[in-house]
Amino acid sequence: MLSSRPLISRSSLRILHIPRIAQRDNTRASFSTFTVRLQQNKTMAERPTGLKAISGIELLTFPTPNGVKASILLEELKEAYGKEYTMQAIDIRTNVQKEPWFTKLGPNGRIPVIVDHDQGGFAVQEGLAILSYLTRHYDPDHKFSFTDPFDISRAEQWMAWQHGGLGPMQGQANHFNRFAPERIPYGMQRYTGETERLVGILDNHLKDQDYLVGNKYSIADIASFGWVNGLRFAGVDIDRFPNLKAWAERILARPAVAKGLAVPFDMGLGNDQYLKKLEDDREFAEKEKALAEQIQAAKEKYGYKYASP
Ligand SMILES: N[C@@H](CCC(=O)N[C@@H](CS)C(=O)NCC(=O)O)C(=O)O
Repeated sequence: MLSSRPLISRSSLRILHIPRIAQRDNTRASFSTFTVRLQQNKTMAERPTGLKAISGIELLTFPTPNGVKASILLEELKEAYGKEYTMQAIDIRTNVQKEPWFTKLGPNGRIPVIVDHDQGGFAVQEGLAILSYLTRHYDPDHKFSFTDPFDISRAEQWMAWQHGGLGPMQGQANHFNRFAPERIPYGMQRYTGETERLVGILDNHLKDQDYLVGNKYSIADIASFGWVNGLRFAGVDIDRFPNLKAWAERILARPAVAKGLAVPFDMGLGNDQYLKKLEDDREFAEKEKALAEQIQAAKEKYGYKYASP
């Protein structure tokens, strides 16, 4: 039963690099405050055992920074073109994504995956490939994509950058700051610092433009947004990156983005939600302060200096 499991601990957010191992008490306490929302979620009640749609796009997902890439774009396509989709919640804490029916569709055994029932059940894994596939087939007016080959390349570059850089590094920052069985100062400062370096690059790129490519909201922005929205949770102060913060607020203001973040439910780890939690929950605020001090001490121990690029 879902209610017997702690939120976010163990495999719940593997992209946040949460191992299925016992955690230190203080890390568990930090996360327990987030548990209620997940535990109340009803969409997790049934364990999927296969595909359920027979037409249109079927999305297999969980509300992580990678998962929301697909759900945000699908919500945008729904709003822009009336394109409906079917969704199945894949509870990654219970390894549904490792089951044979799932790995047949997404061999990497990770979410998100989409299946296009209107194209003979063609399956797509990996965020970049999903964003590209969906816009190539279902964004005829290029509202979220490009026609100019150089802009197409620019968008690909930012999406590849997110896949190879921001996602993995921020995921490791989460892991070393929060979920590793022991606090390893070198890892903490290494991955938090690398995340800062990467978001510094976004911040710099956004100093003269509202969006990453062609000054137009697109799949290039969607690819990184989920991660940027979770920066505070990863131990990075987004206030230090004003252009990036303004970009994230701009994107968050879009109704389809708010909807996409809540597919299949709202994890409650966004930057604003994190700040609200600090205000509302004194115990949480104390734990977070202690964590921030540990990260700072780790940086000092290894002489970390912010530099970007
Ligand atoms: N590069 C992939 C990463 C996908 C990924 O790591 N997904 C995580 C959740 S955000 C996952 O499914 N974790 C479960 C697991 O590792 O088994 C993408 O961008 O789609």
